[in-house]
Amino acid sequence: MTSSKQISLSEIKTLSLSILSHVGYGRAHAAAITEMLYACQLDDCQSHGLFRLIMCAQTMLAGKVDGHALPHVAHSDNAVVKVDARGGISLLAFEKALPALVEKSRHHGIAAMAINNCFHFSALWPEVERLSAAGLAAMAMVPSHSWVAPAGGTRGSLGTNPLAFSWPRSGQDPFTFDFATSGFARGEIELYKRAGKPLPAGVAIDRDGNPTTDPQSALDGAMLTFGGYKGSALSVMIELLAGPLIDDMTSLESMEFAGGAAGAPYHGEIILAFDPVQFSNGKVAENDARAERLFADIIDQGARLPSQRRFAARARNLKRGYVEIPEALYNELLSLRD
Ligand code: NDP
Ligand code: PYC
Repeated sequence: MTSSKQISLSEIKTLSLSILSHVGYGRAHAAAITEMLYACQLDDCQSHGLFRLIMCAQTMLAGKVDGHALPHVAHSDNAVVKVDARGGISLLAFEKALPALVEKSRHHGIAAMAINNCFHFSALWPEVERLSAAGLAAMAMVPSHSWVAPAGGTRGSLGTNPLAFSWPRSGQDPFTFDFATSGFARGEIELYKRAGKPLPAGVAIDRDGNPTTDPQSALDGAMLTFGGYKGSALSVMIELLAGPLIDDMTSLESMEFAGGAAGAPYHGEIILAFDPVQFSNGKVAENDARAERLFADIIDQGARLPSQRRFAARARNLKRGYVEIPEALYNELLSLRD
C-alpha cells in the first residue's frame, strides 16, 4: 500500500511556486501554472495536479521552453482571437486572450481562441469553466505527442488529445466533461506504473502490436483510443482543428520537434465559446430549463453527471484544508528544488 502525504492548501501553492521558480520559470508563468495545478489538485485530479511539476521541470531541462515569454494577442475585427504564446507554456497565453474571447463571443454569438507556439501540459476543464462562469458554453481541444495508434493501426500517430466541454447552469456547478480521446491519459498510465498496478485490458499495445496491461510496455508501445474507430475519428478531428486549421503542429510533428526529450508537447490549442443569449430567440430561461430537465432525467436514473466526483472532492478538500498525494511523489517534488 502506498503511503500518502497530506499537503495543506497553501502548501500546494508555495511548493509549486518554489519549484517552478527554482527550475527557471519567471513569476508570471509560475503563477499561471500554479493556479492550474492548484485547481486540479484541489479536485483530486491526480494525473494533472502537482504530479505535473515533474513535466514542467523536464520541459525546462529540455531547453526549448521560454519561461519568461510574453504572449502576444493579435488585434482582429472578426470572431477569432489569435494569441502567440511565443514558446512559453500555454496558460499565460490563455489568460491574456480570455477577455477578448468573452467579448467576441458576446458580440458575434460564437468566437474562437487559437493559441499558437505553446508548450502544453495541463487539464482543459479549468479553461472551459472560466468561460461557463461567464455564462458561455465552451469547448477546448489540444493535440499532444503521437503516442496513440489509430483504430486498426499498430503505431502511434495521434495524441492523447483531450476534449473538454462546459455548459453554464444557473446557481450550480456547470455541466463539464474533460477527457483524453485515448482510453487512458498518458499521465494516468504513468501513475499506474508508479503504483505498480496493471492497466485494464484495451488501453494499449506493446512494441510488437500485442495487447498489454503492463504500464511500461504501454509507454514503450502505443496507446489505444477510447471507443475504437469513434474515438479515433474524434482524435483526428482534434488534430485537425487544433493543428493545421490554426497553423500549428500535429502530435506527429510535436513528437519530432521534441527529438526524444522528455517534457510537455509543443503545439497549439483551440477554444470555442458560444453565447446562449445570441442563439436562444430571447428564451434563455426556458431553454436553460430544458437543459435542466435533461440533467434531472439522467440523475433520476442513478447515473451521475461528469465532474460530480471532482466537485465533491473540491468541497471535501476545502473543508478539511488539505489534499493527499503519494509520499514518494512528495519527496520527488522536493528533490526538484535541490
Ligand atoms: P477521466 O477518465 O478521469 O475523466 C473523464 C471525464 O469523465 C471527467 O469529466 C469525469 O468526471 C467524467 N466521468 C468519469 N466517470 C464518470 C461516470 N461514471 N459518469 C459520468 N462522468 C464520468 O479523464 P482522463 O484521464 O481521460 O483525462 C484526465 C485529464 O487529463 C483531463 O483533465 C485532460 O484534459 C487531461 N489531459 C491533458 C492532455 C494534454 O495534452 N494537455 C492530454 C490528455 C489528457 P469526474 O472528474 O467527476 O470523475
Ligand atoms: O496525460 O496524456 C496526457 C498528457 C499529455 C500532455 C499532458 N498530459
